Amino acid sequence: RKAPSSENNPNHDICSALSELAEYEKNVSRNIYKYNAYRKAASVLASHSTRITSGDEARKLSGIGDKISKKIDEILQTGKLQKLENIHNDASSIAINLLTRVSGIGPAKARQLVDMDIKTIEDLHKHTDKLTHHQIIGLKYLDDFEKKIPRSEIQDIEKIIQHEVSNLDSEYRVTICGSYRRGKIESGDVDTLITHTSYTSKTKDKNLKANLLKNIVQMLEKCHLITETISLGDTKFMGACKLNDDTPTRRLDIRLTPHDQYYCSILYFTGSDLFNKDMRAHALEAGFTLNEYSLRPVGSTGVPGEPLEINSEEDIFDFINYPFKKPEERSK
Ligand code: DCP
Ligand code: MG
Ligand code: MN
Repeated sequence: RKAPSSENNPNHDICSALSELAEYEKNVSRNIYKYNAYRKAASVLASHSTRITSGDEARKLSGIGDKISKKIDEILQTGKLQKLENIHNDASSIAINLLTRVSGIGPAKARQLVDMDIKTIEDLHKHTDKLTHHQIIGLKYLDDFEKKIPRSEIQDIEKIIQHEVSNLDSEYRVTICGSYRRGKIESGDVDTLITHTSYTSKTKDKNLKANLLKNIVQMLEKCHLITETISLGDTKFMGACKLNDDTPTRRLDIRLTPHDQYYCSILYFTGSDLFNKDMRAHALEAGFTLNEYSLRPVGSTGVPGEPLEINSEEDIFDFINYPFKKPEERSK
């Protein structure tokens, strides 16, 4: 995962150190609390417009506490971080970080493999019997899946999906979400959200539910956009697509969502994940519970009520009294 820092960020070095520590906490220590703390700190610093000159100065920013500000002091005073130096020299940390680059290999699986002395990509190729279908695909396209997708390529993929889907049935609605919808110039994958006007959370028709997504996947295979399926359920497809001979194979996610849950799903699937976290926390403070399906008031008993009727993303922000943010403003 990329560091939330760019070339013109005056605190670039600190951000990448914190992002690397975040990865270490996620993959090696498996401490999600610390992972989120480091990511939050890195993202706060990435949008700070001036060079931080001391840990004390950093501590004044929200999301940066005592421990992280001490690390910032160490970087500023010595030009490096001993903790990171140690991680860079630790063989099992190196191996775990390497293996988790494969799509489908998470921190726990990576640890298991390393404990079996499977530590390199070469080792993985020799032990595909220990890998799931997802992990085998991840290994096959390791290089391709790490390449960022230019916005223009996603625009072309979007056109094909829109075209094929509308040929199938004009009552489908398609929205490409994720970092693409947030306006990023490049993305890690293609996050596609689909609904159909006759499919709601009350739909009982099992056949309709079972085929709405499968028909789309079949169509996109037929036109050679989809090249691999990692998994396919009634509401979720994970796989890969390839636009043409000159483009790499790309990760493609498709989700089918009931029409009445479309806006909560769009909001969720647009992210970023940190933005979702903040917004959900705000919703709870305002007395609501928000997830990818619905927004529900939480009564004094703590039991969530019926889902509120939502007809736009703005509705969700309005209900919880949160200032509306355009997708482009949700990348923090
Ligand atoms: N999401 C989330 N929490 C997670 C994972 C995902 O809220 N743990 C939501 C927000 C993300 C969206 O799903 O924006 C899509 O997930 P991706 O992993 O594809 O992330 P992005 O599209 O934001 O970034 P990338 O360009 O790396 O794909
Ligand atoms: Mg994405
Ligand atoms: Mn995705």
